[in-house]
Amino acid sequence: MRPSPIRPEPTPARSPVNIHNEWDPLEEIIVGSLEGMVIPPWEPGMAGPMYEPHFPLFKTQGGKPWPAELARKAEQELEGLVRVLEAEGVKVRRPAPVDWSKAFSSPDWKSPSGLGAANPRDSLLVIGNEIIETPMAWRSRYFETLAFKPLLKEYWAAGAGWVSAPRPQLHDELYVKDFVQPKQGELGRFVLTDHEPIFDAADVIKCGRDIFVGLSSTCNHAGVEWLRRYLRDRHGDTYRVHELLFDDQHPMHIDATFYPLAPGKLLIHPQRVVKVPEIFKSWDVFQAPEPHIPDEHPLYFSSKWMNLNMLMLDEKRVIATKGEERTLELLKKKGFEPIPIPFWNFNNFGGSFHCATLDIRRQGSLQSYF
Ligand code: DAV
Repeated sequence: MRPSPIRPEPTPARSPVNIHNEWDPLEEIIVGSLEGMVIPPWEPGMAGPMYEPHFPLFKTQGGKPWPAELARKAEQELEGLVRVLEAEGVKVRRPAPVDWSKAFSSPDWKSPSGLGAANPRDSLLVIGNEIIETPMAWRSRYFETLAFKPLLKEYWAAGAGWVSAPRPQLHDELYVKDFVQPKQGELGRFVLTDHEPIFDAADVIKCGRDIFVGLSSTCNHAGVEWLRRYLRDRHGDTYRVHELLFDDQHPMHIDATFYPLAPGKLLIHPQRVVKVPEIFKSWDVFQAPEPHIPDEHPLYFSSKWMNLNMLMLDEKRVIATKGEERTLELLKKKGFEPIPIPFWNFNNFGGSFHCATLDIRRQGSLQSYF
């Protein structure tokens, strides 16, 4: 990819980036791409969040392309999402192509390949008018934001904030050696140590001035503390960062576990959320129903609970998975207007609508909802 020159606005009028929550009316969004996505090579950080049946694939096929037919079906569904977003009046942006099959290294480690840009929610955290490149947990994802650099430069030139959290070293010391995954009810044990601040952007979910971060095998306490102090240094007492703990045996990202969908409406995973924070006491808190996704979907990176992972177009309209009838019914009962789109084939590649996208601009301003 050739670098393109940038011409920053000397005094930008209004940031093209504006995100305070998950539900204000959506104007612009990045949708990921499966182009060139490869099987990520095994590395120590995978022992926490990944599922054992897929370990041999990562250990033996890392750097190779995904089975073509599976990738083609997922790609079709992703293009279907783009069409629906555009038909709903949302401006859709896409990543630049990157050769993810190339090996790279730091002085301390080597990654035989990258992964891909299917899930822009993971590497970039948008808070207010600023985009933060996050210190991700996996070596194979170290250069993932390369796919978004042309967009990041464009948004910055037009007035958005753009910063990178401290680049992590990802030494062996960051990862618990011979990690054994926790059992149900065993909270707070992760593959990451607190060797340095680490979090993926998808470990964070926004609710105006309150920002919720789930500790996980891709987000350590030092990572939450870095975000808390960064926001305090930059914005004073504006934000409250809440650190949460869930009962999840493969903990990675908050957006299939704990999801404030609209003011006063919190969707939670029925088993993972053992305690809802006190501040939600006046909210309607409801559990996601069992997913319908058929077992033949290999779900290489996640659980089957992708039915929670939706995308709000505004406080009512929500993109949800076609075929997830119990979830669609629940959404209607709660006053939402679901727009069902097929996405089970995309789910194989790491997530659903929330993971596959990154909100860039919504109408609205910073509020407190508690
Ligand atoms: O299986 O609940 C979802 C990952 C979404 N980025 C899970 C993790």
